[in-house]
Amino acid sequence: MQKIFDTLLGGGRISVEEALTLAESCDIHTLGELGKAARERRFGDKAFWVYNQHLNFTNVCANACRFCAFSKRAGDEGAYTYSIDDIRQRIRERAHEPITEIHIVGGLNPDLPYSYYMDLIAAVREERPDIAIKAFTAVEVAYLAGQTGKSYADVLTDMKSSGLNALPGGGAEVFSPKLRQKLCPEKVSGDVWLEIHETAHGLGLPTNCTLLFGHIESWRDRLEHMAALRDVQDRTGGFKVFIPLQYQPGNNPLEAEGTDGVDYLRMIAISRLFMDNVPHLKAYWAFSGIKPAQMALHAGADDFDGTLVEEKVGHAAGASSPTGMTVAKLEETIRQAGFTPVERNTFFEEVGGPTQAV
Ligand code: V47
Ligand code: SF4
Repeated sequence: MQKIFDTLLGGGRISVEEALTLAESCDIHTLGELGKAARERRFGDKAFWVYNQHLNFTNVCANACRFCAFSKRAGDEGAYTYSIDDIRQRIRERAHEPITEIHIVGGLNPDLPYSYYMDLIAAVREERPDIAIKAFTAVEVAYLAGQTGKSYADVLTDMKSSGLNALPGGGAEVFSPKLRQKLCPEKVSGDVWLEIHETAHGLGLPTNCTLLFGHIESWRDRLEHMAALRDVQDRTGGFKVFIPLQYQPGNNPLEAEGTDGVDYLRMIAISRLFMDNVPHLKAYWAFSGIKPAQMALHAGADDFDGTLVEEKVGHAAGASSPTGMTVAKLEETIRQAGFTPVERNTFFEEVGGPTQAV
């Protein structure tokens, strides 16, 4: 264990095996201290947040991931799909707010043509010329490529030409093929997910990355997933932030128990220590709950996501946090935890401060 501490304190990289030893044998206080020291070396007492709006344009989905409580089949009660006009309306409702990012993802609705996706981006771009559009997971990109016969690069290029600025990190789940077979058999493989993100980075589109944890996976599954992300990042540098997403156990057929607060903090600390080349680590309060997210800032996280307003995916699965937070509440929550709130944009440039990526 001492050798691992020495590596970390010297700014070195730890292997999957070393991270596994830490995760399984290191006490939570030491782990938290190491995570906190690593985040303080980079960001001091800053905790970043973003003024964002989430928009889930449809919950109709051809897939049936076992952990998902959000998706519906066409015609089911509660199934919905926004028209482009509905989307314009939702953007206009908040036109007076200084939002800097819109986060757009949806189900794989077989009735939506390729043009819908491009029109959606173009409409948001027209309504809010200055806002960053972070939209469509690699799963959606792969689905559109499959439907049209286009390459991943062509789909991403079309999206970029329509006004897309970045890709969110969803759809990664856990890369282990064995687990994917149990969790989300219809979903694209981990290799395809990684290939699409690497392609996006090559086209100048930054992306985020995630891991869905706290269900039926082991620590080794988590770390092998993170190692695959770390390898891509070594080649491209295109991931902005890593987001460990806590499985929400409600209303979904997987019926796994879900994780607890200490496991969440261990996950945050290990993420900070292992993912040494992804600069930011998000405490996603909408899934973890606000209080655990405050604690996560003390264990290695530096980002608090944002205002959200209409989070639907985690809340369909029983998340008990609010679906959105005001700026005042976000800033107060970060201050209460002992950190200095700093507004950032999608690219992690400080808003209102120096326009320099952090
Ligand atoms: O990929 C579905 C997850 C993800 C459940 O990039 C569930 O900034 C927990 O990726 N319990 C979408 N998670 C959310 C996501 C995200 C969120 C916030 C910010 C960003 C970003 C990305 O939601 C899916 C899936 O892993 N999900 N069901 C559930 N029961
Ligand atoms: Fe569809 Fe995404 Fe839910 Fe899977 S997680 S069923 S792809 S909406």
